[in-house]
Amino acid sequence: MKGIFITFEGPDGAGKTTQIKMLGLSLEQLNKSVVYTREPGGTSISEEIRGLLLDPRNKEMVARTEALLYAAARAQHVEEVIRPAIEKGQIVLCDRYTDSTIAYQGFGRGIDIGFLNELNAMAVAGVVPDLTLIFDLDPDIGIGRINEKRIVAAGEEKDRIEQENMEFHRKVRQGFRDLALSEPQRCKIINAGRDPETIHSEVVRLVKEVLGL
Ligand code: Z5A
Repeated sequence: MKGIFITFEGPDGAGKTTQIKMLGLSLEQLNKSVVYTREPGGTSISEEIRGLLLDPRNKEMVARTEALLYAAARAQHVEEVIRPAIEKGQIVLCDRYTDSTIAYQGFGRGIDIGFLNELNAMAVAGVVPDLTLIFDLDPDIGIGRINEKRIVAAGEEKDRIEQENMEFHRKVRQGFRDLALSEPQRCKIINAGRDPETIHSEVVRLVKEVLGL
């Protein structure tokens, strides 16, 4: 039996990780086999690439290098983790995927979207999400949440992407909203400014529809 592939997208601090954990618990209570993974990352090679991408010391990284590294990490992740899990019939919950490349490197950095679509297609080799949940949040609130998280984590430094200016984060948010409008069948937009339990109820409803429950 083929599994289900669900991706979680949205601007920084939108609450994706929180919602993945909540959804995973609900699915496990229904005796579903769940795989949790993230991008960039999910395999040892991809986690090494993640280190390069998010290291705040790599200030000289140009936008094309960034786009190619995200794609390289993705290609490895798809073949080592995502495709095998789907083939085993598992439910894959992935924190970020191809839409982040369009929103951050396309809308945020200004790389040609047509080129990024081709790059994504090469990286995923046919592995497309069954459902993409886009958590929509004003970047002022999202970055505020990140700042708070870092303070709680005793002064931990923000990563290279989090350190971008607010204009960049606004373009990224708009990118996700445009994506949701252009692919309404796959992408569902979720108001991430509400309390976690209310958001979780909406997530469960959307996921049950895809699972036919
Ligand atoms: N990136 C890219 O540019 N291109 C690509 O192709 C890909 C990624 C795949 C990955 O960083 C970075 O890579 C990312 C995009 C870029 N940008 N940055 N940085 P990451 O994986 O480390 O970070 P992230 O995915 O952006 O996660 P995040 O910033 O930690 O946010 P989140 O997962 O969406 O949120 P969270 O951790 O669940 O919650 C953040 C805080 O808010 C936390 O303290 C929660 O307790 C709190 N929270 C959560 N939900 C709520 C609600 N509903 N109300 C109030 N507070 C809440």
